[in-house]
Amino acid sequence: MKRLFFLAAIMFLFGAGSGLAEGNNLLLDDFEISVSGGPEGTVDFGSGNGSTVEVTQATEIKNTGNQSLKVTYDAVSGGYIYVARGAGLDAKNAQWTVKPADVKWEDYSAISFYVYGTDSKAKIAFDIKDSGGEIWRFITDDDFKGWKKVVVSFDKFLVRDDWQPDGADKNGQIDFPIKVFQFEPLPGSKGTLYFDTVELVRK
Ligand SMILES: [Ca+2]
Ligand SMILES: [Ca+2]
Repeated sequence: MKRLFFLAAIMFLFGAGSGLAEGNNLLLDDFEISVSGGPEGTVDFGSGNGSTVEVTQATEIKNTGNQSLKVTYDAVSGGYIYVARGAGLDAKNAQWTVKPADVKWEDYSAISFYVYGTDSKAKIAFDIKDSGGEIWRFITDDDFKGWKKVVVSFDKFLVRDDWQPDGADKNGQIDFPIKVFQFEPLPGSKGTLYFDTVELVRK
């Protein structure tokens, strides 16, 4: 009995220690979902002006968990695509693993995600929407093959000057909590991309 208690105490200490360890990132989204679109959807996605997009879950190619988000698209000149997850979207069931308001944003300096590239030379926008409804953008290139971790410091996002939603505060600062992230393969490319493991990076 005494020995069991000792073991339990050691396990408790070990557990508490690893929980307090510095450098822990916070998982926002692992895409372990049954993908659907529309008002009841788990992903807010769509396209317009001639571009097309299909979004499904993939099990054959994934980074963490059992699935990734598979995006098959054709992005034409003048068209647009959006593939978004987060709070307050038209798709009611697109929430992250954590609620934006529950995150201690001051503890984090960056957001990261994994993308599976095919060296297609596509440009991929990664946008965030702040609590004032303002959209911020970072652009990365599909110039590699396989999984790659993309880390974006909050100060590397640029405010979108081509479009902002109605009601955006347009104050030129990122207001926390961030509520949404979205992927957009930019015009002039087509193919398939996979995304997985969106995290906040601890300071
Ligand atoms: Ca996953
Ligand atoms: Ca703002």
